[in-house]
Amino acid sequence: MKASAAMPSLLKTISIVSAAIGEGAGDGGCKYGSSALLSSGLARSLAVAGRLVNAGPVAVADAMGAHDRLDVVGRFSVDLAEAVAGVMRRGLQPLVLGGDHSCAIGTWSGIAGVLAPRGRLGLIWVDAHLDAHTPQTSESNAPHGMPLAALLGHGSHALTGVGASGGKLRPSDTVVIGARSYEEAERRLLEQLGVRVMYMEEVRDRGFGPCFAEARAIVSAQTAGWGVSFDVDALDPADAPATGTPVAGGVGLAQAAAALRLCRADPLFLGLEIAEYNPLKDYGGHTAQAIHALVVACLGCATVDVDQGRAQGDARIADVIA
Ligand SMILES: [Mn+2]
Repeated sequence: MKASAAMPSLLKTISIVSAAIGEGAGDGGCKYGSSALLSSGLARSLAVAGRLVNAGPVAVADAMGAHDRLDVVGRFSVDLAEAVAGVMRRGLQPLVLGGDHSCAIGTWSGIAGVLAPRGRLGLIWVDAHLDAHTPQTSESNAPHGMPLAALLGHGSHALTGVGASGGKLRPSDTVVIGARSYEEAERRLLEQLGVRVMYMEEVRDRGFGPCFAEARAIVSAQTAGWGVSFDVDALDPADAPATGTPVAGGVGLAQAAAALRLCRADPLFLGLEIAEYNPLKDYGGHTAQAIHALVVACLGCATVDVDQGRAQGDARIADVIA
């Protein structure tokens, strides 16, 4: 049965897409993030939270015979975009598990392509970084610092030409939350384009919840649907230390999880991506637990705890993780 576009997302089956890439980062440990999260029982956590889940496609980066890292990421992005597009066409809700954050190019290029006949894609980019480098501005030339620029149509053709060529996101449909470590060239590009960036100072002043609610209003105003790309490094390292590039002074897990619950009831919410989880650094599994809490908050079925109040809801999330 083909699910209709208007079907509430909570009634859809979640398809977990593995984006096994670490080649876009300096430290490749994120390549194993998706398999580690699956091993830690993430599908079960979602099932306990009332959702139907299936094991979706697996895209694996392959550096064999590649010219350079941009070439590896470009080819991987084409594979991932096709995998995620297939999930969307089958009426399933994608949960993409990275992978370094270069996986966002494939994920959102694929989703934008399927959504295009109905309208534009909106995206909330939760991240300690701006990920808005191009090969011209990046000192490290690491592709995981480039995915947002690429999705906005700037940078190497290997990254901007995935699926249709050119930008997959309009600046007016894009919001970044939590940025606190970036280079001037990235800030300038996003400012010139007119992307709304809620830097960490603003998030600290206003709280993550109000920022996320405003971001949702922006990314859903002129689009046919919207999603969230959540870089684990947006969280404070105290809550989520096992990430490629931790930055002090981040978003608290409880605040982030409470805000992501907004996604549940929104029929225009398309899917979630989790990036930059490095299980090789996850001694004790604390970061995996944090990710379970985020994913369940975002995708869990509202009827499981809708009448329970936030404290009990959070206790249930803790139960799910345990
Ligand atoms: Mn990132």
